[in-house]
Amino acid sequence: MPSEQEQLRVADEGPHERDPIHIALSAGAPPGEIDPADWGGGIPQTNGVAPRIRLGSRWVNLLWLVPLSVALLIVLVAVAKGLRDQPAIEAFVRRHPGTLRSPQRSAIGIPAWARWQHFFNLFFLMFIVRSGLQILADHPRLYLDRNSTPGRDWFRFQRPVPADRVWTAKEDSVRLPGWLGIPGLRHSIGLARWWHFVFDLFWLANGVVFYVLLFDSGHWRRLVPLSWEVFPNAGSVLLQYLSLNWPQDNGWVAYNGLQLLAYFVTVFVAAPLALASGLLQSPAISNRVRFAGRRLNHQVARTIHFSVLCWFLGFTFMHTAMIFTTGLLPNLNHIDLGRNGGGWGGFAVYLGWMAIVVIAWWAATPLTLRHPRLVQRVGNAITGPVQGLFEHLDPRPGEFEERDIAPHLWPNGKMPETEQYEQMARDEFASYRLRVFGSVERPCELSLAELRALPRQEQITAHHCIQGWSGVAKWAGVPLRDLCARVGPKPGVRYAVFYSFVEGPDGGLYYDAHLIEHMYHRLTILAYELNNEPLGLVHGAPLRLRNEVELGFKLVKWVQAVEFVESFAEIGGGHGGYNADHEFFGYRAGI
Ligand SMILES: Nc1nc2c(c(=O)[nH]1)N[C@H]1C(S)=C(S)[C@@H](COP(=O)(O)O)O[C@H]1N2
Ligand SMILES: [Mo]
Repeated sequence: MPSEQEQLRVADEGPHERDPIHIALSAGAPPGEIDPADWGGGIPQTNGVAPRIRLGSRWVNLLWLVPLSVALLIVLVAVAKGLRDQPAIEAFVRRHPGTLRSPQRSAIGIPAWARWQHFFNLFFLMFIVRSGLQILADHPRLYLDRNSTPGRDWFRFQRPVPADRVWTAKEDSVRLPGWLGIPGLRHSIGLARWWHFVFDLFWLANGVVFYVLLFDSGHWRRLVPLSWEVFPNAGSVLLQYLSLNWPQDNGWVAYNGLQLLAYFVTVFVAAPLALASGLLQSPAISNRVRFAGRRLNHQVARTIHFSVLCWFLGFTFMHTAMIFTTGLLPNLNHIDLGRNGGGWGGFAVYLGWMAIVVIAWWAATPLTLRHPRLVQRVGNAITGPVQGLFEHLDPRPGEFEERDIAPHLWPNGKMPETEQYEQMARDEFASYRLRVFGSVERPCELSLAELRALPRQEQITAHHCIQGWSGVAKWAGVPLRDLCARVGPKPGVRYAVFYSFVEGPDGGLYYDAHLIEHMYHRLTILAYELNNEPLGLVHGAPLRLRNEVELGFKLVKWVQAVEFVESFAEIGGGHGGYNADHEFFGYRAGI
């Protein structure tokens, strides 16, 4: 059903006729605020469960970690206290008091650039972490197996996958409180990603400047352990902390061994890993880099990405706790004023900075819900070109073998549960026609038999859903390049738009626009077979797109037509696809 707006728009256009398929689209989310009750086709705002991990066949609730770590800490303190009564241990502590030889004079103190960057880092990370959790909540499970097989997850904050019905990945998503996730709503990954990627870019830029200035200024000597002595010193510091008999530190001059290791890992291990494990979740990159597609597959990358998150959270917690407990005022004077000494000045600056953080924290979710289109536009302007870079990678290495095929592919989308579809399916789609039209020399309509008579291509490739799951399957179908040869796209054509005959969750046909270049990739096909069987209802019968550079949401199922166009501005809501119109996704989402 075309929406009211859509009908008005059609009426406005006056005499020139619109294609019926365009009329069957919808204009997308109405301008203005998001109504949580209508969001995502009115999916109820389901909560997850307490996070748990799988040990063998048992799932253990991670809330047990709270009492366990308190108990462990008590035991460790008792042990450390006992150890420090040993003369040999005290001799060790005297030999390795904690802080190594002071670095060169040039590396003493905290320069202004480091102070600013430290603040920006915190500010950007806040958005990255919150939107990252929102993205995680869109598929609240982690695996080490590329095939994201239900039951083989090692971590989840969702119930087990129901086995007695089709359970879509969208149904599996859970909400988060709006103060935690951005913007909290169930399946709001499209919006969360804008926050995540925009602040990723800012954070990366901040990081690059930091690396340059760090090495240029000589201050890297404060963060890079230059002798093996760092390990006994770190052990000694740990022991001193645990025995509640703390070392004398002077962070103004040099960090102690434990600090040095923690900072080094954060700056030179965790941060680069965050970037690499983020990038490896891109279908194009995963396909391009063969070892990545195999060993460091999407799910391993996602698990590493999550582990880095845990490191950053743990680090931030410990770091803050240490700042507060090892001399709050001098510590804050170091990092906020670049001054060594007492006084409340640093504390005042700290309060000011925290006020900015708190206000931004508080504003992010309401701003997103009130101005989702703005978030999408700004996000697209800032990150679209960067994400677009991945569109030019060659997906060709990304093929797998029979033994890699997933036992289960998560389904997604609203199923075609109409009488008309069932009738068509019963007749083995004898009445089905694929319509190819638009800016082409020879528009045509092809029956399934005619499509099967065209060159047939088989490929075993990995599907990467934006929500975070992946799975390998064997597809067979018509290469798009052969279809293009048959219809002849005119010069100037920039996109091929794929239309489903099935509606999306908010009504209006599901569709998506693809770069014309991708139609000539060797692995872009309209598939009519999945794992040696005719494609079934759930996965898109009779025809679904495979474009191995792109994320799953762009791979339209139940395809009824392909249109070649110069621009998609007049199609649907004009954003390049159903999810871009309705759920504020980016039409170019390389990752
Ligand atoms: N017509 C239509 N096609 C669609 C969707 C949809 O909702 N409607 N969902 C997309 C999404 S988000 C994904 S991940 C894949 C899922 O493909 P599968 O169900 O075959 O695994 O289909 C894509 N194609
Ligand atoms: Mo998806």
